[in-house]
Amino acid sequence: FYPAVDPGQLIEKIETYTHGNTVEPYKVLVLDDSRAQAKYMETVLKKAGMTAHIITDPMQIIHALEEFSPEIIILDMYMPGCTGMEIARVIRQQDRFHSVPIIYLSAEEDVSKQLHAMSLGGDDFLTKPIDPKHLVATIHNRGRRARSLLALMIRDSLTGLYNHTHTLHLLDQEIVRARQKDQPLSFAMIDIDYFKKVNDTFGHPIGDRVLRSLSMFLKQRLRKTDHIGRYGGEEFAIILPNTRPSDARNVLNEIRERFCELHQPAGDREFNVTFSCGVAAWQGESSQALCERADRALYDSKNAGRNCVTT
Ligand code: GH3
Ligand code: MG
Ligand code: MG
Ligand code: MG
Repeated sequence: FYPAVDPGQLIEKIETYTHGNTVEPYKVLVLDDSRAQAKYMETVLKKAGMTAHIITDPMQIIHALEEFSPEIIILDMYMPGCTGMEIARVIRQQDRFHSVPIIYLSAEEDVSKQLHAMSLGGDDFLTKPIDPKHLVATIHNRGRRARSLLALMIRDSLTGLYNHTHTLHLLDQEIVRARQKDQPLSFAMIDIDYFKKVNDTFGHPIGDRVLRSLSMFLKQRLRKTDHIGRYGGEEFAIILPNTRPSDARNVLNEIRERFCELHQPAGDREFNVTFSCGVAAWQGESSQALCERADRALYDSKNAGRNCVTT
C-alpha cells in the first residue's frame, strides 16, 4: 500500500532545499492511531535526516509536546474517539505552540472537508497514500519559515541581541540547569550613564549607534555560553552560566574599563560613554527575585557615582 522509500532520492531532494547548507534536523511529532502508518512515517522522516517522535494515542499529546518540543506536528485526521482538529485545538491552546506548523494527514479526499480541517488550526493537508517527497518538501518549507519567524521574534531589531521576553525565558532555563547541575549562575544588569545627554547633544541616531557599539562590544568579549539581552532602552542583561559572582564582576569590570576608552564618533567630534553595572549571584531564588537584586546592585553603582560594577 505504501511506496517503498528511496533514501538516495530523498537526500538529493533535501540538499536542493537547503542549498547544500547543513541544517539542524527538524523535530517532527507524528500522531497517528495506525501503528503501521506511524512507523512508515518515522522511516521516511529519519531517512530525510529529521528527528521523529511517534505517538499513536491522542492522550499522549500534552506529554509529547512537553518532552519533545516539536517544531512541526503531523496529525492523522481520523482517530478512534477524536479528530485531528480537536487535537490541533488542544495544541494551539498552549502558548508555546500557538504557531507551530500543523500538517493534517488523511485519506479524506473531499476537498470541502479538507478546507474545513485547515480552517481549524491546520497549515497543510496531505492525502494518503503519502508521497514521501511531498511530505519532506512540505516539512522543509514549513520548518524553515517557522524557524526564521522564531529567530525574529526573540531578537531586538536595533542590536540583534535577545529581547526582554526571551532574555527572561533564557534566565528561567539557566536557573533550572544551574539547579540540576549544582553550578553557580551569575546575572548582570548594565545601564548606560547619562544616555539622555548623548541623545540631546548628538542626536538620536548617534545614540542608536552607541547602543549597537556596546552590543558588539559585549558579544566580542563574553563567552559563547553567556546570553546577552537588551533588557530595555539603554539597559542590557547578561546571563553568565557556570560563573561565580567574583568572576562575573571581574569580566564586567574589564569590559567597563575598555568600553569607556572607546572613541564614539559624532561628525568631526568624538565622545566617550560609560556604563554602570550590577551583578547578582543566583541563590536558589526565582528569576524575578534575581533580577531585582541585580537591579538594586545597579542602583548602588549609580549612587556610587556611575562607571562602576557592584556585586
Ligand atoms: P543614568 O545615568 O541615570 O542612567 O541617566 P540616563 O540619562 O542614561 O537615564 P534615563 O533613564 O533618564 O535616560 C535613558 C535615555 O535613553 C532616555 C531615552 O531617550 C534613551 N533611549 C532609550 N531607548 C533608546 C533608543 O533605542 N535609542 C536612543 N537613541 N535612545 C534611547
Ligand atoms: Mg486514523
Ligand atoms: Mg535606564
Ligand atoms: Mg541610563
